[in-house]
Amino acid sequence: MRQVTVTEHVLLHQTKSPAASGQFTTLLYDLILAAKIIARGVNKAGLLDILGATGEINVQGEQVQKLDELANRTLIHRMERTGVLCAMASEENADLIRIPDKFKRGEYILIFDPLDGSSNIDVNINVGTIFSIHKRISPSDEDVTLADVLQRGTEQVAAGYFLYGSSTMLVYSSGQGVHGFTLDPSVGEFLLSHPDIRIPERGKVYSVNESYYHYWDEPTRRIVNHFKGTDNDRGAPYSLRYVGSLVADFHRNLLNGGIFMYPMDYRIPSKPQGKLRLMCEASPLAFVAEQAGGAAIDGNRRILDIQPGELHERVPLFIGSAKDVAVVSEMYAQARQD
Ligand code: AHM
Ligand code: MG
Repeated sequence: MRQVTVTEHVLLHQTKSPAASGQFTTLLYDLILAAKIIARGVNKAGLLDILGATGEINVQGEQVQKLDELANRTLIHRMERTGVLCAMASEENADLIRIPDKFKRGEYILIFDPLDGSSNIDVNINVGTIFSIHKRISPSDEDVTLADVLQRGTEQVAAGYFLYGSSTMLVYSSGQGVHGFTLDPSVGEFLLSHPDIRIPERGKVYSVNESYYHYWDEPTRRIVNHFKGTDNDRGAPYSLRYVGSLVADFHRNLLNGGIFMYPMDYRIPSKPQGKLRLMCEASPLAFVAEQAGGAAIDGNRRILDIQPGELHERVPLFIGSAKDVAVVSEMYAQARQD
């Protein structure tokens, strides 16, 4: 079978895509390189303690870094040099990351969660990098501002994730469907393995951290009870699957169907909130979900329509198969009327 590399695929689809530009191809190329370096680190994670005898310095004389720190530094280091970005934002950095004066700047903005689910690394469970790409809105001869970054999800030029699992995958969309590529380590290339991914209309899986049940409001409890009960459209309980790595949970549901939920909870009674970040987690995955025929809401609003107020804004998230997400929307709407 003829194998299509990710670069080839981007070039083939360039004419159709709003992301079409040489700059976009460069951006993706460098992002992929960063992800390959992170994947190498993730694969060696179990060895780092062994290799770094003191826990500080490894046999190459390098500082042993925590992997999420390594992922963040790798992305910033690689991507500030591409010449196509004017700013970045990372889950790990409080503020906007500006491109230093010594590097060329471009039109694009990259927002990322460098290593999502990083608490899972020590137990050898899948983690991932989530990314979102926007174009700046202010004139290119002016300083980039926070307003350039605080754009609605609908304005994303492209979004996706790398999943560091039993194999490393890239799943992304530039508004022309969702495509999955698997890294062939023998040649170091991402090859098209999942063209035009479509999420099933309805799934058989619900994914939620149910231990927060007592911190949820009544409508949320009813929604979760709906999926685990028998009085739903399946007429049977959905299976519960929760890895605790958003990328891994999302990826499984994207391919097989189902719904991932991280509702608002009252763990801090004075400040009920969701956990996941709108800009570097919810929005990029919402873009992918919708492009695959699925849906993503915060319970009430479409995730992609939410205007971010700040960089690290958190949001409740219900994402996955369209019909399953619609049930959530209807049940919350009903609860607001009662
Ligand atoms: P992180 O970005 O600090 O890794 O947190 C996000 C992760 C998600 O990957 C996952 O879905 C969620 O946190 C799990 O949270 P919880 O342990 O509360 O269920
Ligand atoms: Mg995360």
